[in-house]
Amino acid sequence: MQPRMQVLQGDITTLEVDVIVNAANSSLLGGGGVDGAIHRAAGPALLDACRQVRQQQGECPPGHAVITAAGNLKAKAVIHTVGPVWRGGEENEARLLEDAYRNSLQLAEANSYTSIAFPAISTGVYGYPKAAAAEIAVNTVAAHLIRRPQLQQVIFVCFDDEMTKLYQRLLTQHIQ
Ligand code: AR6
Repeated sequence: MQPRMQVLQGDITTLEVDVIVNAANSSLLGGGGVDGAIHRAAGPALLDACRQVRQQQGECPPGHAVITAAGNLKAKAVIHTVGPVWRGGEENEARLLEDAYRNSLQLAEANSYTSIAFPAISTGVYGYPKAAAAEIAVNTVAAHLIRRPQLQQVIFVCFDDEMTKLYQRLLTQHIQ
């Protein structure tokens, strides 16, 4: 049986999973990094969908998540979550990063999806230390999956070698 948590190095926009998670900002209106890549690959329909969510719900605060259709992506939906900006570690960053992962997983389950791919939220422009962020990602997802059979596959998508190795090491410590 495949482990439910997996690591993959590459571009998250190419994955054929039910849900791709976007490391967005509170405006939900696009940006650089993985956010820019997802919007480019999905096409203008994604921005339209984000604008609609914004009109209905306002901005998306750090730790929260919203779901939209996925435009031209192979995924069925995009969950946009906002990670914390790293400000030294005393500003509730760890808690907000956990919330971003947990709320994304809950939203995927609430929409009956079974596979989801995460980028390493907050580890780019937002400056969260990579090792600490990877540990939070894996521990939060692992804790969430216990006794929840619906999500069959959670893929951590890494862009660079360093991040990939960090996740690989962490996943070997988890019996799935
Ligand atoms: N596939 C997978 N991972 C990627 C990709 C990709 N195509 N592109 C970048 N990464 P970042 P943040 C990795 O900066 O730190 C945006 O402007 C990257 O190497 O995208 O949460 C938003 O609009 C890094 O490890 O997100 C916000 O303003 C990780 O994705 C702000 O950046 C996250 O880097 C959010 O900052």
